[in-house]
Amino acid sequence: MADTGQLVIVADAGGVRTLTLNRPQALNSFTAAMHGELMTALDAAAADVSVRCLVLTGSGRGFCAGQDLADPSVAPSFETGATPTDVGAAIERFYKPLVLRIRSMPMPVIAAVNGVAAGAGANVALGCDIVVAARSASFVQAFAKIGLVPDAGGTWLLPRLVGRGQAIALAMLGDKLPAEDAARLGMIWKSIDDATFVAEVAALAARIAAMPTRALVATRLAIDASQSMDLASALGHEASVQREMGYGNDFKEGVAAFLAKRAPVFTDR
Ligand code: T3D
Repeated sequence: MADTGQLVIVADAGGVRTLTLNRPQALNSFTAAMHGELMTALDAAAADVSVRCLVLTGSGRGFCAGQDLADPSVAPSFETGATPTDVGAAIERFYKPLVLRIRSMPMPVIAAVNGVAAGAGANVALGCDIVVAARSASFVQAFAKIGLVPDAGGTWLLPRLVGRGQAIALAMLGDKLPAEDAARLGMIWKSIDDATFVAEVAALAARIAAMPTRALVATRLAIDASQSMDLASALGHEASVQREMGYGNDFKEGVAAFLAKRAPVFTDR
């Protein structure tokens, strides 16, 4: 079915911006056009200081089924003698910048996985800062079933989230992992009853939007940086990041609010 209308819906509520992938007829799988709209929306959110928390979710019954396999620009060439499709080019052009963009957003990013997340759709979700999923949602490393390897950061993210043993089995078998099992394995933060999913995501996002954005982003960056450091280097890195945070207004405000027994108002970006 041809796409009509916006492929990424942008909505603001307080300091929370929600980006909703909107190709429900194909479980919000990625086309070049949806990639383009998503990157534009991410860049706009990054440039807008009023956005203090970003939520990525999907419309309809799915979160995102990865690459749209019916997209002629990425489908394999079926004719004998045809030049093979360069699948790596799609990864370099779309998925690598997308995951790096999410990982470098100047505000926390929540993946609100409302339904099935498959292939690159699963790994884009796992690349976000906090991943919550509706109880009925599931995660599928669908790649092996079509003769590919995990992409969109899957080979890096999965073993770090669940350990090598689980990562390899999930990637090789491509079984549907229900949200509750994903939470139990530590792949995501938690699963939430479908009935309260939207309200709980909104409450979580509002809570994060009221927190010290600059420190939360520095937390993500420091944790990511520590993955390639030894303990002594990580301790040194923490000291230098903490020095920067200590010079900020949010530190003063946080301590003042604590001592005055009032709610803090954080403003640093
Ligand atoms: O190629 C490159 O550029 C490289 C990039 C690769 C990145 C990747 O993401 S590779 C992995 C691509 N994704 C997949 O292989 C997942 C394919 N989808 C599925 O395995 C299943 O649809 C799901 C497990 C996600 C969900 O199953 P189910 O039973 O809940 O739904 P369904 O009936 O299979 O799908 C519903 C509709 O969505 C259906 O269309 P229809 O029959 O109602 O008209 C189905 O064809 C469509 N759909 C689902 N996934 C995709 C898709 N259409 C296009 N591309 C998809 N990836």
